[in-house]
Amino acid sequence: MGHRREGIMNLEDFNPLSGKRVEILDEEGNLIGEELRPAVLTDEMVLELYDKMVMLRAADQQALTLQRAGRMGTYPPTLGQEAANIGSAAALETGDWLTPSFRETGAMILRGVPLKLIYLYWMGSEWGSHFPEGVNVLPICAPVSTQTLHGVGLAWAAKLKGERAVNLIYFGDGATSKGDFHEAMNFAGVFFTPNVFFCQNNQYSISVPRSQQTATPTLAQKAIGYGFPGLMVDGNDLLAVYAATQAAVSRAREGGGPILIEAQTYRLGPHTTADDPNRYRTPDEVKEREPFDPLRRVRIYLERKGLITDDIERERREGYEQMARGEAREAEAMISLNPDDLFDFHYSQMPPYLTWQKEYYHRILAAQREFDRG
Ligand SMILES: Cc1ncc(C[n+]2csc(CCOP(=O)(O)OP(=O)(O)O)c2C)c(N)n1
Repeated sequence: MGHRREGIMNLEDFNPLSGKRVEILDEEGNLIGEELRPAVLTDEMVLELYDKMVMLRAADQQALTLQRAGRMGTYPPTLGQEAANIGSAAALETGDWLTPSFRETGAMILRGVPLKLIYLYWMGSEWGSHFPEGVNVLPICAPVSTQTLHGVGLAWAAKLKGERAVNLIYFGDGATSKGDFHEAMNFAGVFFTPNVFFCQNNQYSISVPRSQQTATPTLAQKAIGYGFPGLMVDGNDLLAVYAATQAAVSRAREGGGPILIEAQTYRLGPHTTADDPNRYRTPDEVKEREPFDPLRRVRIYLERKGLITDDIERERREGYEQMARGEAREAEAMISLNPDDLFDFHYSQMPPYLTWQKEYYHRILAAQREFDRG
């Protein structure tokens, strides 16, 4: 085994203008940047994180099945972005905060959000955002980029209170074109907040390709304009994502201020279950990206080390598929069929116009029942 630096990689070595990016494991499972691998990232830990990626794929697949069967409204799959999800969230420590966008199923599970709540949210129930006490994860955020401001606010509050908590904020490449992103980055730079901005650059914002999102060659370099560093990482390389995020988190915790990580990945599936990607990209393009599948390379690496076999993986996968089916059933059992819920939780005292709407809705439902009875 080659030299392994005990400490943490030097992030300043990866100025995005130099074109360099953090890479440790190539797509054929070869270690090409072992000097960047932190000592804590042992093969056992790689196996553990790989297992979580397998779990995430099973959880995603179950969501697709639910949606196809009409049991879930919509769902944004993580397919192809498992390393970016798992490798980054694994770098957080107890007490840290995670601010998700909406394509972070794996990251959220890793930080303690029950899968059934994520399913419940996508089934249309806001109770899916009601996380257990002590889970430091903000709710899924559908309005693009608005969560970046929430994440900076939380980090600033932690700093003012003298806490050592870091806030990891997720967003997509499309989100970097929103004003919220720029306000959040500017505020973080000025107030030197303990934030890690984690961009899952999956090359598309629904149908808009990355090339039309910004005129800059990289997204990472946007940090320079706000006075703090940015860096690029191979977002399909679990080891690189973990190493870069761990270094960024520990830098922020030690008072080093904010940092932007651009994880370069690729969305292999549709934007959501409501999207047909064939309308804006060719199947050939996707085929070209399949060898870069983030699970494939780790699997090859672990197999060479004798740490995984087909049988072990099949058993683990089937276990996760069963777990996901169980979580889906539990989520469905939590759905409220009480129409009053639409009205009752907006205000502590219902304003007259809502009271009127609620009564009106009840009259419609009664009329419908009457009609159904014939
Ligand atoms: C403020 C706002 N505008 C538009 C939308 C519709 N919308 C949902 S996801 C999305 C694209 C987001 O792209 P990106 O930030 O790259 O993240 P990705 O979906 O690729 O993970 C858009 C435009 C929205 N949810 N919120």
